[in-house]
Amino acid sequence: MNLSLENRTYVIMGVANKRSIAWGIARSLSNAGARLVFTYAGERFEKNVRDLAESLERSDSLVIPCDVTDDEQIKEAFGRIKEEVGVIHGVAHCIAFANVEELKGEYLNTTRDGFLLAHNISSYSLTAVAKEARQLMTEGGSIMTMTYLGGERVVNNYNVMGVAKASLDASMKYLANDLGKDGIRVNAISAGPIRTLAAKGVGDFNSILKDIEERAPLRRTTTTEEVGDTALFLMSDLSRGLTGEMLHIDSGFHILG
Ligand code: KAL
Repeated sequence: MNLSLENRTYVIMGVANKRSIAWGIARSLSNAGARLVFTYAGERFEKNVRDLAESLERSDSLVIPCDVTDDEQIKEAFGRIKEEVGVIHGVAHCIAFANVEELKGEYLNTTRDGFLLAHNISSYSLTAVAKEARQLMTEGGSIMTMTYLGGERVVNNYNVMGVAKASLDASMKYLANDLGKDGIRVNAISAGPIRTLAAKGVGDFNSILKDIEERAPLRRTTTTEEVGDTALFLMSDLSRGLTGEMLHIDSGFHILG
């Protein structure tokens, strides 16, 4: 039993640029010998993702569009993956979205549309993707998603995204229960704050990072490499007994009161 992912294929959803957590995951899996399939949402990110995929040592990555708000696109994307690679061994779901104006001030002001949008993209998409991925995971495997502490307790400004993460966390567990009989494990990584595109424009992000450097048990902020290497563990057989679990890769910040 080892960490090698030779002869395995993984779908990575949610690379926006080189700072993306999804890209940290891609590098760790690729270094372990995996073949990768990247999905992106919207033409805006296509070139970034293609350029990044080409920078990997293996030249057989697949890059395909997949807007997770559209069931047809999810079906089409996994249909193409089936045609081109056949069996897959895992999916890294690294997708979230909420309207920027609802990520500050009082949660109370969340609109119905904003609530549904955040839950649609950030939570329901995992279920929709798992349903299609299951059909290609005939040898079993591992599905993982990204969550954040703001789904477990109140974190200022996280607001509707926190409520969506709570829903995502519960979905992860129900999916783990459904898919266990097919040898498919479902887990989540709860990462500490990282300066990604999603974090851009967040007013006091510097002070959030500074607080972690000062107070987290490891006294440093989380890196995409740390998340990537945990994803490698989750995708490998070393984690074969682990499902329905949330792993906090956050320098231990979550244990503080
Ligand atoms: C308490 C924290 C501070 C930040 C508050 C909310 C962060 C929410 C994350 C969410 C994914 C951000 C967005 O959806 C931003 C979106 O409205 C505008 N940005 C975009 O459209 C860019 C271009 C694309 C790439 O972004 C998306 N999402 O598609 C939370 C911090 C401390 C930790 C973080 C950043 C957690 C997290 O969930 O990312």
